[in-house]
Amino acid sequence: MVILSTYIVCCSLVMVKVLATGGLYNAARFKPATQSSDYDPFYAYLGVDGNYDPNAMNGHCQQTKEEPNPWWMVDLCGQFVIEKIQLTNRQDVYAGQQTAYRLRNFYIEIFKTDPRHVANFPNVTGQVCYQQSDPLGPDTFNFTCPVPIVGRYVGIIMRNVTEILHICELEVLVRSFSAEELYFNKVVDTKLTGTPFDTVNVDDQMVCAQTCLLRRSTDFCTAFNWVTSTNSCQLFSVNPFLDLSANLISVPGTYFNIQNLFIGFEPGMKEILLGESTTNVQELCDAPKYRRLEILKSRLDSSKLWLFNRSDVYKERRYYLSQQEPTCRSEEAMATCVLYGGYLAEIEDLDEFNFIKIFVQKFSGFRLILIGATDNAEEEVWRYRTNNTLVPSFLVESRKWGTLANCLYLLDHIGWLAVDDSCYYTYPLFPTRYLCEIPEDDADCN
Ligand SMILES: *[C@@H]1O[C@H](CO)[C@@H](O)[C@H](O)[C@H]1NC(C)=O
Ligand SMILES: *[C@@H]1O[C@H](CO)[C@@H](O)[C@H](O)[C@H]1NC(C)=O
Ligand SMILES: *[C@@H]1O[C@H](CO)[C@@H](O)[C@H](O)[C@H]1NC(C)=O
Ligand SMILES: *[C@@H]1O[C@H](CO)[C@@H](O)[C@H](O)[C@H]1NC(C)=O
Ligand SMILES: *[C@@H]1O[C@H](CO)[C@@H](O)[C@H](O)[C@H]1NC(C)=O
Ligand SMILES: [Ca+2]
Repeated sequence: MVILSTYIVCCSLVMVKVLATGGLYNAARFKPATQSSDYDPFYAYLGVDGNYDPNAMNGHCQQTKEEPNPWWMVDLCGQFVIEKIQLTNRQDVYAGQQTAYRLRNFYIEIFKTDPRHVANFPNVTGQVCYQQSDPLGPDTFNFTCPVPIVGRYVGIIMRNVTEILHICELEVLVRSFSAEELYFNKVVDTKLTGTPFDTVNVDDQMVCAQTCLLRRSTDFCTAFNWVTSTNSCQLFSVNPFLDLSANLISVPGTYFNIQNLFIGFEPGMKEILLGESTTNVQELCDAPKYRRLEILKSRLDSSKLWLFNRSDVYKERRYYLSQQEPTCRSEEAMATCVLYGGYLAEIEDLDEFNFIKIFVQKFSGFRLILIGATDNAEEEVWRYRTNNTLVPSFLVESRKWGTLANCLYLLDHIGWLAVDDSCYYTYPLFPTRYLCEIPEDDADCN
C-alpha cells in the first residue's frame, strides 16, 4: 500500500490518500452493512465484524427475518477491484437441520452506486460475481468472480425464495489500485483503553496515522492513540461503527484517532448504526461530504466577519455586534444569530454584563443594542427567548412602554442597562445594533 498524501483537512480531521498495491486483501471488515430486515440482535454488521464463529448462537452472524428475497449488503466506502468473495456460512443445527442449507438461489452482486436508490430495488441486478441455486453447505467458501469487478456495494440476495438469510462472515477480497480517501477523526486529550495490537515509536502523529494505514489490510488497524510525551503510537483494530465511548477515558496529552466515517461519538449513535438496517448508514462513508462541510464552515466564518464585530472569548463564547441596524423584525436578528450557531445575547450576571459593556464601548454610531429577552407573555417580566428563564433584575431599567414594547435593548446613556422597546421598528434618533452570543467551536488545532 502506498500513501499518496496526508494532510489535515481541519483541526479535528486528518485525511489520507492511499493507493493499495500488492496482493488480495479483505476490504469489507468493519465497513457499514445493511440488510432487508433485522432479526434482532443479529444485525447486519455481524457479517463483517471480523469474527468467523459459524455458530450463530455465539452472536457473530447476521440474520434477516423470514421474508421474500432477503438480502444483506456491505458498503466498502470506495471503489475496489473485487476478485473473490469468501463466505462463511452458518454451521450450527436447528431442529435437527443444518441451518446452512437455507442459503440457496442466491446471487452475490456488486454495484458501483447504492442500488437501494433504484426504483425496483431489490429486484435490480448488479454485476454478478457468483450465483448458485443449490443450497450451500456448512463451510467457508471462496467464490472467484468470472472477471475482476469494480464496485463499492457488495450484496447477497436470495431470489424467488421466502427464507431467512444469514451469513457469519463475508470477506471481499480486492486487488491493488483501489484508491481510497480515508479520514481519521481526532479526539483531543482522550485515550482508548484496552490492549493495542502493537505500539511503535514514531516522530509525530501523522506518521502514526500512516503506520496505522499501512497495517490496515494486514492487521485491520483502524484506530490509534498518539501519546505526545513519549511519542508512542498505539495501534488498535476496532470497529469504527461501534460506540466506543465506554472505552474512552480522558488523558491530557493523548490524542485518540479513529479511522472514521462519522464525526464523534454521539449518544445514540450505536443504536442508529446497529439497530436500523435500512437507514443510509453507508452515506457516512461519503468522505467528500466532509470537505463540503469544511467549505460551508469557512463560508459561514467569513460571512460572520462581514456582518459583525467580534469580541474576545468570554467563558467559551464570543459576542458579535452587528455592523448594521437589525432589520425591522427582531426575529430576523435572532435568526441570524442562530444561523451562526448562537442566539441574541443573554446576559446572566454582572461579570458578563461588564464584559459586554467594555466590548460594545469600543464602537460608536449607535445608541441601542437588541439582546435576547422578551416580556411578551407577562408585561415587565423579562425572560430569555431561548429558554424562558428570568433575566436578572439588575439589568433592566423599568420603562413602561407596555405591550407595544416587548423587546429588550441595552441603552447608551444609562450605562448600557436594558430598557424595553419595540421589536419591529428602529428610530433614526436611536441607531440600533444587535448582539449575538455564539459559543466557540470546540475545534482544537493542535
Ligand atoms: C420484485 O419481484 C417480485 C417477484 O417477481 C415482485 O413480487 C415484487 O413486487 C417486486 N418488487 C419490486 C419492488 O419491484
Ligand atoms: C480464499 O482465498 C483467500 C485469498 O486467496 C485465501 O487466503 C483463503 O484462505 C481462501 N479461503 C478458503 C476457505 O479457501
Ligand atoms: C423467479 O421466478 C420468476 C417467475 O416464476 C421467473 O420468471 C424468474 O426467472 C425467477 N428468477 C430467478 C432469479 O430465479
Ligand atoms: C468592525 O468590522 C469591520 C468589518 O470587518 C472592520 O472594518 C472594522 O475595523 C471593525 N471595527 C473594529 C473597531 O474592530
Ligand atoms: C437559560 O439561559 C440562561 C442564559 O443563556 C442560562 O444562564 C440559564 O442557565 C438557562 N436556564 C436553563 C434552565 O437552561
Ligand atoms: Ca461475523
